[in-house]
Amino acid sequence: MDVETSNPLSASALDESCINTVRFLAVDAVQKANSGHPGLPLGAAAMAYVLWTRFLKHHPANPNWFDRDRFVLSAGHGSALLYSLLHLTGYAVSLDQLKQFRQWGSITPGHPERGITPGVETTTGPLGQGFGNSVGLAMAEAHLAARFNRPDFTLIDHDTYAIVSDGDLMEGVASEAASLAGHLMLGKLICLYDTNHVTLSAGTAITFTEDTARRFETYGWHIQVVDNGNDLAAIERALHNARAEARRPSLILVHTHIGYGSPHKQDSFEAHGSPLGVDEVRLTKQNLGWPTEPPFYIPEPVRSHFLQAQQHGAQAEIEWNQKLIAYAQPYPELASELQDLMQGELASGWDAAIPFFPADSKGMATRVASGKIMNTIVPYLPALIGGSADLDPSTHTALTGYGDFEPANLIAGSRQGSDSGGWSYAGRNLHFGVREHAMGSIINGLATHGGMLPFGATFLVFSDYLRPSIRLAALMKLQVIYVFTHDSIALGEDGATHQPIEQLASLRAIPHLIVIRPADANETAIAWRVAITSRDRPVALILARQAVATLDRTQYAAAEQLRHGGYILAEAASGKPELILIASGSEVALIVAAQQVLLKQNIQVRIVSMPSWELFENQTPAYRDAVLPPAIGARLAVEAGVSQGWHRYVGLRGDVLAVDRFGASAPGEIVLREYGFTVDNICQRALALLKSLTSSV
Ligand SMILES: Cc1ncc(C[n+]2csc(CCOP(=O)(O)OP(=O)(O)O)c2C)c(N)n1
Repeated sequence: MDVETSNPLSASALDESCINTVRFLAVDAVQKANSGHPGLPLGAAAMAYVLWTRFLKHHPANPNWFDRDRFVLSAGHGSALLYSLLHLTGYAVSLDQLKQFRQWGSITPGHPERGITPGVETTTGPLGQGFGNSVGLAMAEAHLAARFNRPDFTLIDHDTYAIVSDGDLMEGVASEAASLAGHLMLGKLICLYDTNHVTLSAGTAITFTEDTARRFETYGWHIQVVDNGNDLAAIERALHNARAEARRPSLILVHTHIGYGSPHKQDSFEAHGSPLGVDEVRLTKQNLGWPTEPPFYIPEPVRSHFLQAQQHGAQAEIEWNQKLIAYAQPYPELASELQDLMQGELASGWDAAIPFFPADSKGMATRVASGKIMNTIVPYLPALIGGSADLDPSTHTALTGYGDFEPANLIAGSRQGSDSGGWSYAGRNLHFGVREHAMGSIINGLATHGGMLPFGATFLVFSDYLRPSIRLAALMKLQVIYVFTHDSIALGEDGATHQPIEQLASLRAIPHLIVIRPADANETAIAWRVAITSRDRPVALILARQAVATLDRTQYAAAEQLRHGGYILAEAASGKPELILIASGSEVALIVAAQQVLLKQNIQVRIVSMPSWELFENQTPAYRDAVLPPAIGARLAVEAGVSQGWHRYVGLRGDVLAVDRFGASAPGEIVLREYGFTVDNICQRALALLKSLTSSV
């Protein structure tokens, strides 16, 4: 017998019971933890219920099934709502885990975290990020569908749903991402906007009185309004309409009440972020006709109703797997490419075509070398996709001939800015426009989708604009690659506003992010190898605008050693160094020259290239001591950024030639000279250091 027909409750009573179960699992979890946000789950439970039981294509036993719909709770503070849904629909989130909400060692952290809880697609909590991620998820689907679907065969076909809140849509990143999503006509992106007119500290009347519907309409979104957030039929109709809308992303404004049902806290910011309190929980349950005891109550019919997701999900996945087999008949090559993408394995020999750059004193900017490298590896990396925030000609990140991600037929006539290969969702060049923050959030979404190896590019100074997304990429252990060019005061005439100073240090401060600032073209090639093979962490490549000499690797150590983060580029002539010069990126060329000059004065200098602190810290203490022997106290680090952190490597008695003030507008060589980045000055500082150490002995 069908579970549904054996259900003793009428459909509407069952619906209500299911929604109340979701509401009060969340409320009880928050109350037990004595911490959390009950207001959103109480108000948004109905829309979540309709979405999760009538639309969402997912398989709780296999949360990673490739063609599942993606769901993002962008308002991550409502995590108890998501955990309740995951538990009820049969994910590996036990009732006990709900009872352990926000506790040490539980899989139900305060805000949803990818990798900790099965079924959580992306880490949310910093408002607006989840919304940006959902745009990336929808772009991933559109891209894969364009690449793999054929007129007679639809294989990739899933929707991206998000629940977003007032706070999400106030954040700037949401505006950037929404503007791009509308332009890109991402018809399979559907956002339910929990419009409750209340935020953490107040009603929206004091901060947020714009006409959000019209705002999104002008972005090119399809807009619907549901007047009553508990009207299941209206929510269902709106979701059907949204699914039928192929060419515009959908925003469904659902009018709800924060803390719905709470006699004293509904519609008040007091329901937002504190437990209701034992008495108010009881009153709210009574008010909504729910048993006050036991807590975490799940009626049997409710349990079986939600658990149908398991059966439906299993069936959907089986059907899709059969489709995949059938697809391989007419399209064997595409099927095998898709398998590769889904498995995320790198093809052997993917890096074989990366050139070795011959020694050249005139050299090449590392950004230019990077562009060449990217274009040699892209044929072997079907997942590589990305772009810049309107800086392709400067960042050298175009994948030439790999098409531009745009809706086909969008603009009649000529279009500037093509990386060639055609305008369609199959394009691998993403054009983010001047939207760095959305870029960061979107590439996180691409990475969480699976089957994508995304990169994003801009000037290093503007890494600040996407820093919140970089932090989340690191927290989520996503493989995302940042190409940050114009990496120092040496960029010159654009001046202080464009010259990064503290950005290197601030990126190095982010746990789990690898920052690499290669010295020349061959180090850049190894840096790309590290980035592509670092499967569980983001990597930031920090590249110079200006040409840097390509070192003669027959005289100097192999660039391969970049993998160690820091390495002896050249030993002192005598083999007995009295001084160590350390540098990263374009400043390595300066210490190379300084070593020669100092040798003429009989100073024995070891030079160390230090492109990545994080990689260096991964080495054994013995290796690190071999590169920077504790016995040699005379150490000078040279880097065109703030000195912060360098004393870790030069010691308290060492010296750092750095930039601890803002830059200046002038030709790059002049700025460098005025800031002391000359071979002469390095030699003087080195001699002074040696002198001060000898005199202090
Ligand atoms: C970027 C960011 N800033 C601030 C916060 C702190 N915060 C958490 S929820 C919230 C208010 C959210 O209001 P709304 O989005 O309307 O959610 P609701 O009150 O409906 O639950 C704030 C300011 C945050 N999580 N992220």
